[in-house]
Amino acid sequence: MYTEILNKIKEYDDIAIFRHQRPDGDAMFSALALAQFINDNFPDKTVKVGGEDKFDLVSRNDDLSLAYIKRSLAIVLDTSTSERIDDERALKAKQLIKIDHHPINDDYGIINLVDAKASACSEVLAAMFLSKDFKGLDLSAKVCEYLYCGIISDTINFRTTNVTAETLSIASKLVKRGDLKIAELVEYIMDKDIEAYVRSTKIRNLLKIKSKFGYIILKETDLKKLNISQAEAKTNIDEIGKIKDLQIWSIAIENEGLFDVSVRSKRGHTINTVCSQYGGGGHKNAAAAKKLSRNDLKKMYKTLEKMSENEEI
Ligand SMILES: [Mn+2]
Repeated sequence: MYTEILNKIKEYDDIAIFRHQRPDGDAMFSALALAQFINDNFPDKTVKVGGEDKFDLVSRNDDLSLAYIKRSLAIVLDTSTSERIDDERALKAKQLIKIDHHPINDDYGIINLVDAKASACSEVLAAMFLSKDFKGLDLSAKVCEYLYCGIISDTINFRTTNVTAETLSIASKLVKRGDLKIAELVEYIMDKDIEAYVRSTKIRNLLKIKSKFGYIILKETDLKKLNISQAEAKTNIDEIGKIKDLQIWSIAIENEGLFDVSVRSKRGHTINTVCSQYGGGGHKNAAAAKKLSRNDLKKMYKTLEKMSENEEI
């Protein structure tokens, strides 16, 4: 499959890279890495990174005309379903390739490189760039850095349950190839400024615990009061994950009267099945569902509370 992807990249003069709505570090750094990789190796091609939503730390939102998209090869990163692409015009591309790590069967590309065992989309890309099929192509320090940043963003610096020996092996190769400064990159990705820290503290104070389930519900009025974006609010789920006593934890954020819910769990609790009952999905220990009514949210949280009481399997 790697060779097929490489051949497609070689075939097209114009390439459009997309990622999911409300991008996170994995989505944005994967897009930057792929764009850089193509630029480094095929300087005559035009590469644009699409998407309107911004990522706080670093963002790239190129202007893409419909005409450009229509003659392009689109490569969509870190996006499980076509509805989640941050620019629905991506589906109008001449051909489309999906590269992802979410365990969802929505093969919306002509080529679908999906590795559900990978910790991050950046890991999937790195495995491809490091493969023998890509031998002879340049893997620049900048590309290594972007991919490493993508991996540590999605794994919270290698903390999540989907980190494997393969993740570490790939990360190690990226560090060597790019001569990366590990501590500096961790600081760059993980550290908050003082204002964000203060907002985070206020959010943490809204934590409620029932049994071994912890949750924070942020209403629209809360977001306004705290002057915090939904995207930033969502990242606070990692803060709750540091509590030893909790087995399952969640943040629900109100958006036009409905709730977008992120859920995380310790190893033994499979929570994507619960999210999928509400039209969502994701990984075993990290999943989400969107646009829940207040009632559905209550029901979902009751289920999670009950699950959290069970011993880890
Ligand atoms: Mn990801």
